[in-house]
Amino acid sequence: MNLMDPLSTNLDLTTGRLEPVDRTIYRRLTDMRHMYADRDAVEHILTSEGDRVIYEVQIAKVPETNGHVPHCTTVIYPGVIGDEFHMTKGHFHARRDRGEVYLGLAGQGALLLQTEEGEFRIEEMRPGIIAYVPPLWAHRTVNTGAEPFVFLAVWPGDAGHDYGTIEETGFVKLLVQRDNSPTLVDNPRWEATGKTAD
Ligand code: M6P
Ligand code: ZN
Repeated sequence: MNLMDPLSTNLDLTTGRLEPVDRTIYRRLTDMRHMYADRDAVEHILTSEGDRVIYEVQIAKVPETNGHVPHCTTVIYPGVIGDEFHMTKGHFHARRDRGEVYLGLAGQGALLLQTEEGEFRIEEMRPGIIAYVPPLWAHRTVNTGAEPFVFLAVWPGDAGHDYGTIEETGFVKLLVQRDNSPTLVDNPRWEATGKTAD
């Protein structure tokens, strides 16, 4: 491993801005158009309003390699696609035995987790909550509020991101807006896989 100088990064606790930053990833609706359940709503938004930014990720200047401890902030902008809240793509770690730590900084949201066998959990996230993603759990975050939902993430450098299975079937449940409150409903695409969580 190459010797690296110690690094301090300035974090704006309200906006999630990092300085210095290695890179910023913008995820737009077209980057995840097949991940939202309501395909008609996706196409309607793209036609009427354009390609909105759903979330952005600012990554600190730390290598994503074995032994390092990369960290980043994510800002999920408020909104819905149909009745499904704005969310991240979600991923397993390529190395399944790697965990991750999230710290809520601003706004309110939820962390959806599930195993390859289809066991599903949801954890509330808000400022001051540390949410732990244990090894083997895929993870997706959702903005359930009216303000940007901001959180810090810290993970092992050799974890890697595996989007494959989540991109195909999504999570077991969808988090949707019903009567002004976040509600979990079954994901029809997951049902279609015939997997069960027993
Ligand atoms: C968190 C971390 C990052 C991840 C980001 C966006 O900040 O888990 O590693 O990239 O969320 O999530 P995704 O990669 O699933 O779009
Ligand atoms: Zn992760």
